[in-house]
Amino acid sequence: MSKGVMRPGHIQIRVMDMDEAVCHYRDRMGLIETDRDASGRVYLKGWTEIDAYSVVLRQADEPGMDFMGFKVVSTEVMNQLKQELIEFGCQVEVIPAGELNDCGERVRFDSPTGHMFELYAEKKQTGKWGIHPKNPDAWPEELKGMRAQRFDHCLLYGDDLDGALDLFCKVLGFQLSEEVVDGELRVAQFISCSMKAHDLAWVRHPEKGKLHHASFYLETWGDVLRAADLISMHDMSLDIGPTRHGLTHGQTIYFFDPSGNRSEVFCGGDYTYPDHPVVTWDADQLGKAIFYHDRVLNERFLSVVT
Ligand code: M3P
Ligand code: FE
Repeated sequence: MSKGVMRPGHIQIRVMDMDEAVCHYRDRMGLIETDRDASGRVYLKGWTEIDAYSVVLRQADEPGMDFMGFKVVSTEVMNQLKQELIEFGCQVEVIPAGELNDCGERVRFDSPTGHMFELYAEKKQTGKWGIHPKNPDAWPEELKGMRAQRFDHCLLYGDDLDGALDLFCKVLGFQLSEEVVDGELRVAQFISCSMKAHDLAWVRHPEKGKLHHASFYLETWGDVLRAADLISMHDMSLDIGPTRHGLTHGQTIYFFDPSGNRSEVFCGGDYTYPDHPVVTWDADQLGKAIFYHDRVLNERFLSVVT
C-alpha cells in the first residue's frame, strides 16, 4: 500500500559527449531542455510533466546511471521514510537543497543491487511545457522529434533482487506487479508505486549497479512507429522494435544514446491496483515475455548494459 512515494521524478544519466547527448535527448526524443548548471549538467523534461525537469545529463568518462529519484508527497513523509531506510540498513545521505537546481533536500540511499536512489518532496513546478494551465490545449505544436511525454521507468540490472524487492515493497510501499521465475528463482521483477504496471524493474545479473534502459512514454502506437522512422532518418543506433512486450504488454522500441545508454519509448501497457495478483512468467517463456511478436531473445538486449 502507498506510503507516499508518488512517482519516478528524475534520473541522472552519465554521458561522454554532452553536445551529442543533448541532440539525442532533446532533438531526437523531444524532451524539453529547461536548465543547465555551473557544473555543466543539462536538465530536461517531457512536455506533460509538471515539475521543472526529470532528466539530468552529466558529462563523465563512462555511461550509466548516477541515481534515480522518486518524488514523495511531503517533507514529513520523506523524513519518516529516511528513518525507515536507515533501520532497513541502507547507507543514507542527505543531499542539501539546491545541489540540483530548483530541487529541495534529497534523501539518497543505496539498494542491495548497488544502485543509488533518492527521495525528495520539493521541486519547482513549472507546469506542462507549452500548454496554458487554464483551458489547456491538447499538445504544443513546437515539439521536436519523438515528442516524449514523460520519464516513465527504469529497468536496472543487479544481483540482490530479493533485497531490492524487500526494500522497495516493505519500506517504500511499492508492489510487485510482474515477475519472471526460473523455478524458485525470481530472475526479473517489475514494481509499481502507482497504477502503472511498473515504475521500476530489475533483471538478475551478476554485476551490481547497471542500467538497462531509461524509458519515456509516448501517446500512441503511431508515435512508436514514428519514433522508428526518426531512428532511421537520423541513422541512430537501433536495438529492437517496434514490437510489443509480453511483460506489462507495452508497445515499444529500444535504441541507444551516443554514449551507449539504452533508451526506450513506449505506449500502452497494463495497469495495477493494490488488490491485483502478481503476474508471473516462466523463464522458458522469456522470448514471448520480452518480445511478444518475435518470441526470440536478442543477445544484445539481454547483455548490453551501462
Ligand atoms: C520493459 C517494459 C526485460 C523486459 C523489459 C520490459 C526482461 O522494458 O517496459 O515493459 O528486459
Ligand atoms: Fe521498459
